[in-house]
Amino acid sequence: MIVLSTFGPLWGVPDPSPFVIKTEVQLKMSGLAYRTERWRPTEGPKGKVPFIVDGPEKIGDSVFIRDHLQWTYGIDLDAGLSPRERALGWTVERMMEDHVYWAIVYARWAVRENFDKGPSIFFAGAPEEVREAAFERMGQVLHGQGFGRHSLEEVADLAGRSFAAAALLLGEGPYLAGKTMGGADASLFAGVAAAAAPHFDSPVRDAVLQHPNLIAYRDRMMARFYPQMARARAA
Ligand SMILES: N[C@@H](CCC(=O)N[C@@H](CS)C(=O)NCC(=O)O)C(=O)O
Repeated sequence: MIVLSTFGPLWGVPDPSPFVIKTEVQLKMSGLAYRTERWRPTEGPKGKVPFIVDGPEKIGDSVFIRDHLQWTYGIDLDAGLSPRERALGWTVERMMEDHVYWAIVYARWAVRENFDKGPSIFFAGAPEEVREAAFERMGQVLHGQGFGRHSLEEVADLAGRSFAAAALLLGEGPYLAGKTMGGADASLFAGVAAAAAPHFDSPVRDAVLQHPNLIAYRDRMMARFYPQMARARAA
């Protein structure tokens, strides 16, 4: 059986990593049997999560995991989509994962109060210097990526443009490509859910909350793929 690395539900979302949420949703879409295990990113082939173990193979990176599902099990998550809809899916996926993702990272890791009540728990029990080093290391990563050179408000402004584009493309959906769900829906759902995570106050969260159709989509996808969490959130 396929085993997926996860951190487990946290901060009001199915996983702190949007990439893990994406891959788990894609596994659910595929209908293949899988289970989850808590592994550290360093245990994966790319030093990041998600990764899967499938028999003798260990595959890292959500895109290559999806390829593995396609090549090994014949699962095409975009079945029924036109070439244009597939291209739109890839475009939105890249926007969510290579743009919006970094705004989420910024809001969680570079805003002191959010770091203290959020990611710092990954270093619970470690000496304070270790937590501080992690805070500073992420600051350097964000500086290299580029968002670290901007204020939080500027980052939220940039992310807000991506949310507005996603909201426009989604419309009333129900899915990104209209009536038919595609693989990129996992990515859009994961990014919206992560940005809207109730645990963190930030202008990035405010920016996604401005789009009721994205939030309704998040709720529909949550009810479909994580019904238990959706019920708990509604309670
Ligand atoms: N391109 C990768 C990105 C995965 C990723 O960035 N994972 C983060 C968690 S959200 C991670 O494992 N970071 C650990 C690190 O960079 O050390 C994918 O699509 O799977």
